Amino acid sequence: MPEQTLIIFKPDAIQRGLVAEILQRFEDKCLKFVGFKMIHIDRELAEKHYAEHKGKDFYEPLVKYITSAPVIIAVLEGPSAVAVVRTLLGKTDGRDAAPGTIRGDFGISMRYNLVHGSDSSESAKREIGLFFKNDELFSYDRDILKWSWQE
Ligand code: IDP
Ligand code: MG
Repeated sequence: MPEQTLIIFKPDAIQRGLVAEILQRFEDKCLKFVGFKMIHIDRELAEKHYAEHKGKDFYEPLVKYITSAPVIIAVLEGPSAVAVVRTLLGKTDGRDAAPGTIRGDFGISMRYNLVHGSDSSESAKREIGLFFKNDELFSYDRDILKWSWQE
């Protein structure tokens, strides 16, 4: 069964003009877009999204960063989509992230790390519910995926 995960092109990805290049990697990996939109996250939504980090020293700068400019959010679907996206992203800190990963190839910062990806199936469900209404998610066929989604 395909799984869904939430990604956020964070403000630095948009400001640096890296969205198309990064997005290509998700398409190349045979992940399917089922939701996609641009929003400006407000403080209330940022606090809900990053609730697990409240109280940590990086929390306030993190909320400031994610609310500082528009972002693009998307729901991706595919086999083990949560883990696959996390692997594509690489480690949180761009300095540690392996070459070949998104954070490893495009960044050198712990905070400004370009893209968010849900860290578990449960987080994905919660985050998708936070950012998307049911009628903003699409169910449609891409016949080509039968050639890439085989077990
Ligand atoms: P993740 O995005 O790899 O899941 P989390 O630990 O969930 O990483 O942290 C959420 C976000 O908070 C990170 O993506 C990064 O932008 C920021 N962040 C995490 N740890 C630090 C830190 O120690 N300093 C600055 N920013 C941090
Ligand atoms: Mg996280």
